[in-house]
Amino acid sequence: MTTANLRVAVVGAGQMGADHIARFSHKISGAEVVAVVEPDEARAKAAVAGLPEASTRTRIEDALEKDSIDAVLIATPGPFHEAVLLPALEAGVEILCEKPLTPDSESSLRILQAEQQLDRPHIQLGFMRRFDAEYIALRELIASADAGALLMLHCAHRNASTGEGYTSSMLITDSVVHEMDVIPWLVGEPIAAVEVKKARKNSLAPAWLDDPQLIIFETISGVLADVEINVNVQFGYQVTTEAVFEKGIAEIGKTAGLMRWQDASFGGVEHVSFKTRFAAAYDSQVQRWVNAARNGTIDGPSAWDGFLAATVSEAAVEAQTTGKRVAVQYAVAKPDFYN
Ligand code: ISE
Repeated sequence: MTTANLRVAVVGAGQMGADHIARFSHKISGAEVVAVVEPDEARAKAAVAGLPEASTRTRIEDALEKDSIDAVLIATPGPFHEAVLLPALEAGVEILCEKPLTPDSESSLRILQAEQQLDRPHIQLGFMRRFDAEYIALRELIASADAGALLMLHCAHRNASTGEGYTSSMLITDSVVHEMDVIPWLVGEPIAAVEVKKARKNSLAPAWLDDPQLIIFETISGVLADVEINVNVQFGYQVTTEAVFEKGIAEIGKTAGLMRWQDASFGGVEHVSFKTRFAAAYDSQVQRWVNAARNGTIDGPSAWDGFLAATVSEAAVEAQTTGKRVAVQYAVAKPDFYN
């Protein structure tokens, strides 16, 4: 391992980019942010306010050319990932890319092809749920078969509200893409088919949004996983999973913490954002990426996992549009490069 800090350029200083920049300053060791790539000048300035040594750039090409960087953390929205990933791969730097890898399987395949020109995988994908302690415990329980075989998963993915740019297909491509990664990771096998049902519309959701919806996944051995995606629940941010086994049930994601009984009522507090709900998972993900990158490797989901999720995502959007069950066809088998 190199003893020098990993010099990171953060691309995109929106919600998640800013959160990661603060994480590097306060929680992560072995890395420093040396550049922020962000076309919005005010945002860029705000992002580097506490980082006197960091430069601001408007294009990734400028950071790759003018700053001495070892790594990029990509936190722009998914449709802009490819334009950053390709030059970063060409420069051979280490990459942590927020989900999704790209919005569709064709563009994800282009990324896989570009990455395979290198000596080894350089992209780690930001499916942070794999670093959440409860998800890890559930995966271990499933693998142990202690409660018998897993039969079903009931998942809920609830956001308080959505903004103007958030569309019905984004329920799938931006939100349920997390379950498209974490379900196969929990179950230990790929998703084979998907169906989508629209529920009665929440009148508090924006007019253009069909919210909530129910997504039903089937894995290759027949485990069913239903996901309630419900992104205008008003009350907070909740991600839960109930696992149904042959001889037991397990549940993760219910908010723990202080419960109060007072004034003839009782209750606790709820998260309002993924930034707090998954804070520890993000910390662990970024620290492990930094440690791995300094050793010339990755330690988490790869671009291959991103390609699988992009393929499922495409099938789910088709199921959402047609109302039919759609079988998932993966265009290529896993290259040895990713084993
Ligand atoms: C957001 O982009 C995320 O990645 C969150 O984890 C997810 O819960 C939310 O629905 C997405 O919009």
